[in-house]
Formats: sequence, structure tokens, C-alpha cells
Amino acid sequence: MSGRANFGAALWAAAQPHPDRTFLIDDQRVWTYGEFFATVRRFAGALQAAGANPGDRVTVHVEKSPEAVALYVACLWAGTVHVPLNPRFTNVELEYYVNDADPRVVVTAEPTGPPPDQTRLMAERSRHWLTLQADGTGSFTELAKTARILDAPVERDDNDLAAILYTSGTTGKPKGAALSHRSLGQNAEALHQTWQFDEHDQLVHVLPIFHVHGLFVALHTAMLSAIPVRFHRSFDPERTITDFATSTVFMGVPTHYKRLSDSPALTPAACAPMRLFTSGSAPLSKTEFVRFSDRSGHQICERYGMSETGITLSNPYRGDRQPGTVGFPLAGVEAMIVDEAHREVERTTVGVVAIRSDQTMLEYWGRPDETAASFFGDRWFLTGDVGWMDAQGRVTLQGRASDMIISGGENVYPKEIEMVLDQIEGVVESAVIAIADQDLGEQVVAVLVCDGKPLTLTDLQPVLQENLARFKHPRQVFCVPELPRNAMGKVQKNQLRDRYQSVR
Ligand code: MCA
Repeated sequence: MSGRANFGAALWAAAQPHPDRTFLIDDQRVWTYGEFFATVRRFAGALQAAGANPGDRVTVHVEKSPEAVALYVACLWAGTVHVPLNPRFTNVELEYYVNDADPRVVVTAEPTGPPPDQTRLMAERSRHWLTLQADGTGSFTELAKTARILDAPVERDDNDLAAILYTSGTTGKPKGAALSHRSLGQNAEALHQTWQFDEHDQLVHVLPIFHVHGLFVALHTAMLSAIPVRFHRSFDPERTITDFATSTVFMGVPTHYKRLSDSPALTPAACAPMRLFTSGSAPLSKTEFVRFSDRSGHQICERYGMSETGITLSNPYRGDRQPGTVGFPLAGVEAMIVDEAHREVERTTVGVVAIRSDQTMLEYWGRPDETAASFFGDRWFLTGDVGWMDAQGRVTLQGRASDMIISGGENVYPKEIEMVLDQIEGVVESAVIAIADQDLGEQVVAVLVCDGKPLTLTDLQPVLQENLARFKHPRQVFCVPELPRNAMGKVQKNQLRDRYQSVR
């Protein structure tokens, strides 16, 4: 184990020989690697000035911007723990995450400081609350102007925490996957090698930067080759296709690929220099795989991962990419399919996918029981995804053990929404399900039992808006006299899915 294991140092080692190389190409300005790391050093100094010591959490709730990327690398540099959150989260959601991660510093886009309920939250724990706007201004950047610059990355050990990424669960309470510097470094190296990145690449980046996909997978692989990143703050298919003419790699979720294929601008000629399109975060249908291939001349490379494990399986870079499969374990990853007793099943038999790797999280932050329940044997992690492995070791996923919904690549947990719906006056009980959606893959639908007149989506809006980010809101609501249950009293969501699948 090395005291130099700070992953920020590995990113810097790749950039250091190329200070004048272009890194982030944003609407507002172009950043070289030299400029970017100068900002990282200043931001790391600001974190220290705000009282964040190594190991302290820094919760970040800001819009996508180059400064937000610098803040992430600054967290690594200062040895603090980066806790990125979706900027669409409401104040109620934010308060939950602040309470759970117990950060020393919170950086938000809030222009005038914390709203009243958070003033108390901050004062109680003597936290620093700083702001960072999408244009790079805010009290955090002001502090960075006067703080002492942190020239060298703080020494860290392999198992020291680098980031906590929140994911949810069947209990409805999001939990933090605690990832070490080694987790990040090993996954970045494995992907860099598998997908054969080199200094001639250019990446088109349209993903949000609060998930493993956009923050780690895309940015780490690019930074390890010190290549330019065309940094889009939101997704516009036409602009993305324009950038394909001067780029080589794109990473997206199936909704991105569907929208790209819908655009008449997508042609093989428009993608001429592109060498790699990867997809993940949600299942890519065979139809979309074939459609994109027909339109662009490229086969999408589907891969599989989780916040808890990083990316663990990928279709091959060279060789057969099969639609509907997620490929083979990356270097340093073992995969096996297990039965309910955690015994490995025969090849081609369906079971739960289990993963063992140093990439895997150390724990669910502050949740020893849930951590223990997710591992078995010698650090095997149960993904909860159901699938099978062929004789060559290629994995095909068939579904999920939980009733989690994936809408546009965002995970949505029915329980979390049901808990909010059940508080609404007139709702006796609720069941949240997914139905198929052409654009988003799955769509959130609420089925309610009401004790008065049937409630509509409009009736639910005020409570939904206050408590849940918009992407979690049900798109349709149905009221029923009672929910279907089995003999044990468990709600039969399959029956509801079958019933409402065709009601659109
Ligand atoms: C936006 N909206 C959504 C979603 N996104 N509704 C449901 N599901 C969504 N995912 C709603 C907004 O609330 C808004 O609603 C309207 O759509 C337009 O919002 P806008 O921001 O313009 O949306 P968009 O640009 O069309 O976004 C769709 C998107 C985005 C590009 C697919 O959701 C996205 O970037 N998804 C990627 C998520 C991702 O990176 N996942 C990785 C996690 P209204 O108009 O009604 O207000 S998983 C991961 O990291 C693992 C490890 C892995 O393996 O990768």
C-alpha cells in the first residue's frame, strides 16, 4: 500500500507533461490541462481554508460546469471525500444527504446562501456552506482567490475514501457507496486499457457529472490520456453529432442513442473519425443497437456497472459486440452467477450476478448491516441484477431482483416515491411501477388507492414538487379500489405492470 495512492496524483501525472494540451472545450471557454490543474490547486486550498481536512466529506450540489469538474479533482487533491448530488434534488432531498454524509463543507448553486431550514443544519454542525454557480462564480471561487494554494496532492492510502456516490434501495432511503482512491484508479485503468484510449482521442461529453458514468468513466479515461473533452452542459443531439466530425469517443445512456438515431443528421459520414460508442446505465434494446448501427455505421459497445462496483463488464473492443449482452469481466474483475444460497450455478443457468474486485466500494456509508447483507464469502458483492453467463464467460442480463426503475439512465426507487405519495391527504396507499417508454426506456407510473374522490397528477404536484426531483415524478396516475396482493399480503406489481402497460 502506498502513501502516494491519491488518485488525483495519477490524473496529474498524465497531464503534467502536456500543460498546453486542450482539456475542456466548453461554450464559454477552453481550458488547457495546465489551467485546469492550476484551478484544482487553488480549489484544494479553498477546501482547506473552509476547514475540510483529509477524510472530511464535501457535498457538492451544483450545475455541470468546468469549475465543478475542478472541484471534484480538488477534493481528491485535498484528500477530502467528494459527495456529488444531482442539482435537480429538492431542498428536502438535499437535507437528507447532508444529514447522512455529515460533510464539513457543502457547495451548492444556491445564490444567496442556505435557505432557512439549512441555516440551522449548517450552524448545528459548524459546516461551511459555499456557493458555485454554473458560470464559475460564487463564494467558493472567491475563497479560492485568497486561500493558500495547495501545490501537491495530500498523501492518501489505497483504502482511503475518495468519493461517496448515493444510490438507493428497497427501503427507500438512499445510501452512499463509499469508494476508495484504489477503486477509482483501478476502474479508470481497466477501462482505459479495454477501450484502448490514446493521445489521439477526443471525447464528446454530454453526461451529468454526479454519477459514476459521467464523472468517473468518461472523465477519468479521457484524463489518463490527457485528451480534449468537448464538454456539453446539456444534451442536444444535433450539436453532439456536429462534434462527432472532430472526435473519436462518445459515451451515453440508451436514451441518448435513441435521440441520436432519431436525428436526420446522423450518418456514417458525420461519424467518420469516431472509433468508439459505449452505452450503459440502462439496458440497450436490440432494436436501438441495430438502428444506431444502420444510421451511423458503428456498433455500440454496451458495458455494465453500478455505483457500488464501478464498471465491471464490457463487450469487447475488438471482436463481436452482441446486442443484449454486457460482455466480459474487465481486468481485475471476477464475475459469477449465483443462486439464492450464493452458490455458483452452471453456465447458461440464470441467477444473480456477483462481482469481486478491488474496484468495489468499501461499504455503504454508515450502514454496516446493509453492507454486510450485500457481500458474501470473500468480498463477493451481490449486484441484485439477474442474468446468465455463457461458456465463454459472456454475461447477458435478464432483469433486476428489485423493482428499481431506470428512467433515462436515472435510477428511481419506487419505495422512495411511495413514501411521499402515502403522506398526501386522500391517499390510502400507493404502488409505484414502471411501464415501457420509447424515449426513457421506462416511465414512472403511480397506482393509488384513495379514500375520497380519485386524485389526479395535478392534485399530487405540490407535494411531489416539494419532496422529489422532477425526474422521479410519476408521469401518469391511476386510482384503483384496492391493490392486488398475494396470499402473504405483498402487492403484486407484475399484475399492475401488465394492466397498465397498454394504457397510454
Ligand atoms: C430529465 N427528465 C427526466 C429525466 N431526465 N424524466 C425522467 N427521467 C429522466 N432521466 C425530465 C425533466 O424533469 C424535465 O421535465 C424534462 O425531462 C426535460 O429536462 P432536461 O433536463 O432537458 O432533460 P433531458 O436533457 O431531455 O434529459 C434526459 C437525459 C438525462 C439526457 C436522458 O436524463 C440524462 O442525462 N440521463 C443520464 C443519466 C446518467 O448519467 N445515468 C448514469 C447513472 P419537465 O419538462 O416535465 O419539467 S448509472 C451509473 O453511473 C452506473 C454506474 C453506470 O453503469 O453507468
